[in-house]
Amino acid sequence: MRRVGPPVVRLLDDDVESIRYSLASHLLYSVGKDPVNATARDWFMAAAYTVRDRVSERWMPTLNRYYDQDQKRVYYMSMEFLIGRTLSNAMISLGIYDQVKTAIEEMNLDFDEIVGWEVEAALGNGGLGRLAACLLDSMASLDVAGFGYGIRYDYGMFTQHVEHGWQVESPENWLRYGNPWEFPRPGVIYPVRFGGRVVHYKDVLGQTRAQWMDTEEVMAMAYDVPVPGYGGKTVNHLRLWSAKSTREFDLKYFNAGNYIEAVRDKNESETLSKVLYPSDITSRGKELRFKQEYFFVAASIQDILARFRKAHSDWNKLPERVAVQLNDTHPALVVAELMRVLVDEHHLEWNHAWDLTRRSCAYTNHTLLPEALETWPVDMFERILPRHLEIIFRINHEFLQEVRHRHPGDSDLLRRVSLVGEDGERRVRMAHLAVVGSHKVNGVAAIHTGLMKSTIFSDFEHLSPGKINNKTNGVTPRRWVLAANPGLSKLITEAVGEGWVTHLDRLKGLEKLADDKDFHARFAAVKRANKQHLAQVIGQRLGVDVSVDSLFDVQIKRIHEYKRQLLNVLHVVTRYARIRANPTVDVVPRTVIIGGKAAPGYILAKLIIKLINDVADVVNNDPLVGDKLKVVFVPNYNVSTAELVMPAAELSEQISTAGTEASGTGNMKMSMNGALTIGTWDGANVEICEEVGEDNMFLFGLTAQEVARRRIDGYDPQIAINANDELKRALDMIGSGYFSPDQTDRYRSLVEALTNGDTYLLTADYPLYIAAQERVDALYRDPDEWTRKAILNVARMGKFSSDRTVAEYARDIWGVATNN
Ligand code: 26V
Repeated sequence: MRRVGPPVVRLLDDDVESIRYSLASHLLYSVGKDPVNATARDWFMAAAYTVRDRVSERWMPTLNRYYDQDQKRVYYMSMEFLIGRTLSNAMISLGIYDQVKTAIEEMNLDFDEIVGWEVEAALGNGGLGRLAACLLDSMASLDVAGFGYGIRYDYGMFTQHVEHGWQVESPENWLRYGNPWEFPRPGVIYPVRFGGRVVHYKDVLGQTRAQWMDTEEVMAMAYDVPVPGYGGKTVNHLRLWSAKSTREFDLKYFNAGNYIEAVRDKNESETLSKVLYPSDITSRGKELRFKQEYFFVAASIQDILARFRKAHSDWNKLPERVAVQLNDTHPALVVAELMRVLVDEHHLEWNHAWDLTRRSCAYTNHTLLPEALETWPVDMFERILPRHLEIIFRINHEFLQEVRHRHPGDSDLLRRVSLVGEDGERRVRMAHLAVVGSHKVNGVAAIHTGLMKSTIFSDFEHLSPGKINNKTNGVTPRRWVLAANPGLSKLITEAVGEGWVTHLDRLKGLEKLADDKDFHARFAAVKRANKQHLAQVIGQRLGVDVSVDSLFDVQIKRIHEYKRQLLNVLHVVTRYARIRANPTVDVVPRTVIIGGKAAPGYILAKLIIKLINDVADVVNNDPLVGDKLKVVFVPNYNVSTAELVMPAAELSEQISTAGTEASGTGNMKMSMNGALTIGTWDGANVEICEEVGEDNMFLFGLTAQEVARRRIDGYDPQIAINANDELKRALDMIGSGYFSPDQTDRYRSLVEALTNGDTYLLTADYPLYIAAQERVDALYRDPDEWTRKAILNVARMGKFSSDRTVAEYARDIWGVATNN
């Protein structure tokens, strides 16, 4: 029995004086410096510990509350958590921002400099990982007992440098100076097994059992990162696993064996949590990636079940007390692992275990792109996880049996829904495993969910109607408005009160100010100040002089063909050609800002980065152009850069080929910060349009249906190119080396990809995109109208708070209550 102890006493006060005391104490006792020789980084560490102490005081009571109330726990399983910096956000959540800032400034220190020393936690590639971080924030803010499980990569997302216009990657050793936000838990450590073989035998009762043996072992050690909710009532955590060698725990090995060998082995097993895979497009059967997936799944399941068993002996309670959310298929092995543990280790009957597993698990899909769908070769599976493969075969057998029973004679259907693909090399289809092993499957925007049902999962939609459902993404207004855009936040709070931070639909109250002259002026002044700040950073860091009077046109996201940064470039080149052809013409000045990383092996994406930089070089140095057009590639786009750029954006580029971007979340962040969207009928753009109104955005281009139709009919880009002189001219300029005089054929392959095939239909959408850009210019000439629409964008973005997203998951999938 657990003792019901005395209430946790809060030892620390939050006034400026107490915080100053904490800062000085931590500088001396935790960092080991005094104010005389402390660097700004030392002060950052002292500040982080000061805030962390206050987080911890709220964390332990949260965990006790959950335990005492036997709350259902939600486990968000994700290979990625793109957290960013923590200090300012934690200060805001706890309501101690002003006090900490004042305490620091009273010591004559530069607060922004200190905050700037934090190395961000970049344990993710892009949208999927950032969503995981926003959902954690919202779960804590809604008092949901939601915990993340992931991997503590030694090296997160690489740092991107631009050298001579090319992307160059370098590893980011983010833990080098220590991570003040994590608590190592050397006592929370589990073995994870690989390889070996399976022996089947009959036990004393005559039951057939499986024993997985002769395996190799790696240990998974926990590191906990607290996640404070807004208001500080609830502090949840993210538990990240780090791989440690078993040798360390096996002294015999060291004593008897070869010491040097032992240490070498140790290094090898520790590679499992060494590095984040930096490609979110191609899922090529990399063995290490597969092992990473099982590593974090196996550790998490042991941890989840250990916690469950502390409070319950009845396995039937599992789905009532535990919800496991699979963030894409990366943790889909949960299905097989949970079955293995329940059946092999706890001797539950197969059907019983299967019922519990399905009712506990749910799966979120984040992309329809075929190249991102995970499949693993059966051969490799068998070598690394032989027992899991057997279990998957049995799940498949019983599933197909049921399908056969319901649809006799439809062998094509069986082939299509099988968990094992048989065309060519046999492969396990992880998405099918996740769908069959879950009670709910969701997409991340309405259009995406619709396409899931009608394309990749249409058979499953027919087999289990209602299982597939939509949960449109959201973003946390704490980080993306309150922290990133204090100017706008102040304005909003003055207009509608403080409640918007947790009830974002209250932004609606701004609508009535959309025609208020005074509010216009203040809103426009905030945007201008944010632009000024960004312009200053661009000037300092990149040496490009951008005019604050120009329209800030922003496309920031991973570089992918389907996201069509190239279409943006075609517009830039078109604009440039127009200015060159008619230098005295009165144009709306533009600053086109593009940022994003390319997967290191994605040659074409890297070439697009080089092209953007080559075009920037020519355009920015052409005296005929001046302030009329500037192009800026922002290197190393990450969460911190996003926090700088989002508030300064006026035009948000969301121009993926319709049907390809599952949702997008940058689109939400920019609109919430008062940018107007130029975009296609794709992802969450469609729902943003439903909310803010088509008059307040610039939507253009083929619909997903039209795209599908063109692809079926066979699209010929040549026809579109020949019909449009400006498009032809832009392609000629790029293809002939106008922007690459040092190597005139550099972009021939890029242009050829567009002239033959044009998979993402840039040439089809080009004329409509250019026309939409002309509408942008026309509106920008009317600053009042522009500002009015920008205000309406902010006012109507309430739906896209991740609080709403979490509330929907809680209600429809997890079966837990939220506080709002
Ligand atoms: C796939 C793979 C393949 C193996 C190597 C590592 C790796 C990492 C990630 C992925 C899938 C990435 C899918 C993704 O990020 N989707 C994005 O999810 C966002 C949140 O739902 C959504 O807003 C974006 O539209 C969608 O592209």
